[in-house]
Amino acid sequence: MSDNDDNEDGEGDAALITATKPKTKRPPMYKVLLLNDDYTPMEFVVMVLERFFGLNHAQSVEIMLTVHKKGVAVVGVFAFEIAETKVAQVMDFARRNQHPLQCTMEKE
Ligand code: TYC
Repeated sequence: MSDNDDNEDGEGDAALITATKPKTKRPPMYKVLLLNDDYTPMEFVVMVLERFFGLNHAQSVEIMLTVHKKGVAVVGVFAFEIAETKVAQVMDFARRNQHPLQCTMEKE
């Protein structure tokens, strides 16, 4: 009889190997971090959080104070390009206002 793959010759069983579970991987997410410094005014940081992260005043004050006390805080978690844009917006706004405020991102 010809090869119908009901054998053990190690040939023609590719479908058994490739028919694996469907890939439903979510995109990697990135934490946007705000760093403390000794010079950026607290009100400026609060304004940044309200303006670029859509946080209300109370949330912005809370996060600003966390950064002030602990040195760093996560402001939000976003897809890569969103995180990249937020970091660029914050860094540009800080630089234009001559504040040393630092904002970075890291993979979650
Ligand atoms: N430490 C600053 C001050 O005392 C305030 C500040 C908070 C600066 C958060 C940066 O990300 C920051 N004026």
